Amino acid sequence: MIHTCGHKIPDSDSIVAAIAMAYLQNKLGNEAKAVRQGDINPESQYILDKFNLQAPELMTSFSGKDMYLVDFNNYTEAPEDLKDANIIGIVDHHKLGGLVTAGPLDCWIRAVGCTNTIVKEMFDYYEVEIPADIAGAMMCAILSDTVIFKSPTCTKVDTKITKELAAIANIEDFKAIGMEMFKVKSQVEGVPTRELVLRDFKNFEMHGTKVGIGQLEVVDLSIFDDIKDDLIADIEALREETSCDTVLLLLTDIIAMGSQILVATKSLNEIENAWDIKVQNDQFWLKGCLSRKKQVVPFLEPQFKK
Ligand SMILES: [Mn+2]
Repeated sequence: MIHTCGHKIPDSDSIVAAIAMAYLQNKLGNEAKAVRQGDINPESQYILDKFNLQAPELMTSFSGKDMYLVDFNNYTEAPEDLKDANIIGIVDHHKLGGLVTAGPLDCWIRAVGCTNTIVKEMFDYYEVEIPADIAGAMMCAILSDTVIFKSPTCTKVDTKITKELAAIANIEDFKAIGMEMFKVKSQVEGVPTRELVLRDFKNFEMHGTKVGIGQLEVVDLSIFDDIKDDLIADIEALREETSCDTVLLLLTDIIAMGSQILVATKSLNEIENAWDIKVQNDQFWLKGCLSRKKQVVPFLEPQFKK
């Protein structure tokens, strides 16, 4: 049995790619099951409900199991016992993260905006038809990862494939569904602070320095006005609890196209040098910043090079 599995703190790309990959593997005659390493976030729940799909099963231990990794390829986002699992394939769109495998594997890694874009190419390669419900969910995952095509990570392949998936799913106005999704994402009222901080959170090792970066993508930053101080206090608490050097929280405004970045750090100079900015009241505005992967990590990482 192949377990198709996305990264820790799964986002919509990880959830939907696991579902789509399990479907494809089963069609190819390889028994497969979609699993997830963590809770379903509100956006992913919206997608699952919209297309009547079952959430992947929660599973966190994979010793001796066959795995197909989707949307990640590093140990920091992997199950603790990944080294004891048998990785038979990877489909991903992130930088290589130092994974070692025991045997040869199927590797589908491309510099596109979303794993589901590559999964669609796999369906085409193997000439397997995508059911309308799965196509709709894959379309949503691409709209989410590419911030409705606005992110610098978005490529022509992503937009082309989104349109193909929308046609399969019989959806005309896919951008309207994208906006609907980001409105769901923007609901922060009544949500515990720590839950917001960790909703889309990734850990990095930058030349031996531990850095955590969370991101909340919303349609209007004013929703954070009343809770910003709590968020700043909480990322500082999280930094201490996890012995991180730095924890950042990106409050990304997808309409104004930029991020208010909240900072908890022992390396203020490195943060300020990374973007040539001044941190004031534990925060700064980074104009044009929508992507943690392309506009944050590559600027910060070199600062920690010894
Ligand atoms: Mn992704």
